[in-house]
Amino acid sequence: MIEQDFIPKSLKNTLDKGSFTWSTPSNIALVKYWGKKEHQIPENPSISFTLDACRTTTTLSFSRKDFNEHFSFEVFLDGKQKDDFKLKIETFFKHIDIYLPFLKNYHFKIETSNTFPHSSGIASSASGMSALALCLMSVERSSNEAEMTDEYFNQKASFLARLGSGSASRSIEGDLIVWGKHDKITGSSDLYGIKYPLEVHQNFKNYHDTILLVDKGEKQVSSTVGHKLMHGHPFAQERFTQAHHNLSRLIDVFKVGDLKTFIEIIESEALTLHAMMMTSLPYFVLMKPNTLEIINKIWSFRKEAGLHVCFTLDAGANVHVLYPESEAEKVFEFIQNELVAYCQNGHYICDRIGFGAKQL
Ligand code: 2P0
Repeated sequence: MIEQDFIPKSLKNTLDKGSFTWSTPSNIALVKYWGKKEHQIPENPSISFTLDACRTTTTLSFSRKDFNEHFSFEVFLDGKQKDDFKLKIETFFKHIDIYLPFLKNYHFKIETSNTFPHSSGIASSASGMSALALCLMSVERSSNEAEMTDEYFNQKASFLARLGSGSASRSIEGDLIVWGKHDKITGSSDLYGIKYPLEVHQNFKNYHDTILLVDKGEKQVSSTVGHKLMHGHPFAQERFTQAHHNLSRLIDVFKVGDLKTFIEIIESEALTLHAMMMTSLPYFVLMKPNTLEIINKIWSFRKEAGLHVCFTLDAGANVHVLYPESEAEKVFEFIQNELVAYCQNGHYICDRIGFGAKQL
């Protein structure tokens, strides 16, 4: 598929009004996306676990209006008008207008809510943008139903979501999603996420992710700025090559169920992501003292208990603690006894690998 394939040839029977609701999950990258080219093309492929509990639910209501040059929409978060989201959505609409030529024919009401607490430091852009993209795809499909396959629907939803926020392209399906072209993964694309098509060992089914909320404050540096700082970064090319290599290594890890190598790759990816931030110009640090306390506790516990618990980090101070289903009881006891003390107000979220978006 190329960009032009997502421009509809004709839209028949467009509805006068209606509404669609989608619930979509967040995701956590195992190999990280950090650095992009124009039009949200990633500098390297990434792979993520789709989450289950951390979700956004969005209802998009639409009613026909006279066509003019402006987008017409209002946005509500948890029932309250949210004008500070408007700029991001206006920009999103501008980027996707060519692929959804009906946008200027409607007034939209976007009502959204998250299962995770507002400003918990969990990025809502992945689940938020994917939910909106899916609602818009439902509008397109309603006028074109007979001709649209589920495969095309999901691919285009991911393609549109990507134009809103890169990581959102990985929040349409589950349970393991690859976004970005990789030599050894057939069908992988810079334009949209795909379900990981190769063999995955039972060890990686039902994987757990307990998210420790270390710092719920606003980040000092946004991801969008962080991505830009990879332009001219002294280690950028090495990093992009490393991401390809780590994804190649994961193919074998997933196939044989090698938890030890999985841990090595995943923790190295997390620390490399933050190393890129610390070696940007200007440099910045998103980890907090408690992030490091938790990492050190995980390392000691893993050594003592011989269990396969590891961590990954997003672009923030929170820690995602990853562990297999077979060790869940013992690891969760450790988390409660030793790690929750480092969370802000003792807050954490029990999540696990999930299977993607649902229409409600
Ligand atoms: C990821 N992150 O792979 C990486 C790792 C955060 C750390 O993608 O500018 O919100 O909207 O494309 O997707 C966060 O960046 O950035 C991100 P934009 P996005 O999940």
